Amino acid sequence: MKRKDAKEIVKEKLPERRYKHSKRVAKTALQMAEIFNADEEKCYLAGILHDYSKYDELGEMYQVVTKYKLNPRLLGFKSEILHGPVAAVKMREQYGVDDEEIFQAIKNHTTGRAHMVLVEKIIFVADYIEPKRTQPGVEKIRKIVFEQKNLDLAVYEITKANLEHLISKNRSIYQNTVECYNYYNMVKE
Ligand code: DGI
Ligand code: FE
Ligand code: FE
Ligand code: FE
Repeated sequence: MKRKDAKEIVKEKLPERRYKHSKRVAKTALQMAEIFNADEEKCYLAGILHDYSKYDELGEMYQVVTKYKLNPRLLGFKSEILHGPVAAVKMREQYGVDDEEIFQAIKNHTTGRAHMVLVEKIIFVADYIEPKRTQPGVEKIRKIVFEQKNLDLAVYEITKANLEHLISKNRSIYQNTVECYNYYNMVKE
């Protein structure tokens, strides 16, 4: 898929503000590709496409999980956890995006997981630090990325902040989030 086609399908599908967020994530991912020597095309495409299924109907999302034999634990969660896996499958099945790194980056952008590939880590982080994000601590993570240039530490700090936030709000934790935390706690320097 070309950048132009990716932008068009997302612009058509998502509300304007979500389309703009997607463009900011793609642009942030491009800057990160240069720092961390990643494939720029893959980073841009995964960034633009990552939230494609954000507002899909929940029943349809569960059908995708079942039809494509995704992790049945997903059935215990809603769109916030499902939209990445569902978008990844739709890009592969309906739009012929056949790149495994892009697939994993879209699929796991919300929770992360252990042993992420490079493009996957970049999208996970870019989604959290794109310029319009204002959550507490985001500036510290921008410094870890753009000054310290330590991608694994950024993944760790984001996952830690996500977990603290989710627990403070009495929310359930998806297994991949926990595995991501444990893995990057171990490998970070
Ligand atoms: O789609 P975005 O808004 O750009 O951001 P996202 O896909 O990273 O996050 C979507 C939501 O998912 C966000 O409010 C945090 C939440 N989330 C992340 N990990 C977990 C989670 N929610 C639950 N219940 N459990 C998790 O493990
Ligand atoms: Fe998302
Ligand atoms: Fe995220
Ligand atoms: Fe996003």
